[in-house]
Amino acid sequence: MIKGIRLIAAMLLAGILFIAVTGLASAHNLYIETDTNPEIPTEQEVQILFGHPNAPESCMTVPMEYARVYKPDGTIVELELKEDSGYRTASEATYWSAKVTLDQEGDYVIAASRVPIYFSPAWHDLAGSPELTRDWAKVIVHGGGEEQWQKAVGLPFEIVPLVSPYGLRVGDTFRAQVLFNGEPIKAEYAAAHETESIHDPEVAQTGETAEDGTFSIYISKSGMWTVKGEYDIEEPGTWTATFDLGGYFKEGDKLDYEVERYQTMMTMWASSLGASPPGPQGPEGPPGQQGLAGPPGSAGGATWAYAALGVAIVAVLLGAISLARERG
Ligand SMILES: [Cu+2]
Repeated sequence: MIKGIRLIAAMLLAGILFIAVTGLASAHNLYIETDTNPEIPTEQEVQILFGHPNAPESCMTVPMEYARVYKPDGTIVELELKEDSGYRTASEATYWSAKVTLDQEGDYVIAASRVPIYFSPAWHDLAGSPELTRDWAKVIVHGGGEEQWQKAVGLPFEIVPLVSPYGLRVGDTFRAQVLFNGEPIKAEYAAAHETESIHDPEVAQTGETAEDGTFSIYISKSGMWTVKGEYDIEEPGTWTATFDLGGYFKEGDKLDYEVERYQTMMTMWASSLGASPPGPQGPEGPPGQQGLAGPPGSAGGATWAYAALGVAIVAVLLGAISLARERG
């Protein structure tokens, strides 16, 4: 009996530590944060993150394919990435940062892509086929002048807005279309406010797009929103690892997968009614409007983390008690 409890406690603890350490890397998303309504000309910081804003401790740097800015006049500038740490409340979180020069009037698209990565659900004792995951991210920055937010920049998998992504206010409906190699495609979509988990069907807005790739998101809160498109192709293949990933694979390993998973994410900010969009480092909207945004700190990820911590503590206590009893 006591041995049983101790075993269960140990397994629980191991499971929690495992998830905390590995962060279920495949379920993470690549996304970009920056000020989307700057005064031009300026040089500003761009953060390229892999993880989730509602669980900042989940963010980690992963090998990148590129990060670039598409300027209003059509020129493309590659960004120089630097590893940084400390994101939101998490000092341990790492991410890529870059400086971007905004010296023209008009709309900029900052986009990034990470190196494809193999993922096996079996690593986490989950059901499902091994997959090769590819991610793109983009953010549209409005530098005054002519609006060009509706223009696709040609990412292999891209979300293209159908309404302005930088003038959003609480109560608006954001509409967009997903393009796969430039063509509209029926895909899955999901969207979540920065305080909410995009994986949690209770709070995230999820579904299938229409045949032409269009979908709508209701903007219920002010602040940052991530909007994701996801598309699976059932096509087995073999991936030769281009880097080491912890204990999972080493550079040069040949890994067979069943599915190619494409993910693309766009970040945008909504302001409270009557306020100008704050941007990531900008001021909050007027306090009188915050009621619309729901209670602060109702973060699904944080709640989950506290629950996990609670279970971990109980597991440790149970383990200690059973060990003490056995010895006594
Ligand atoms: Cu994740």
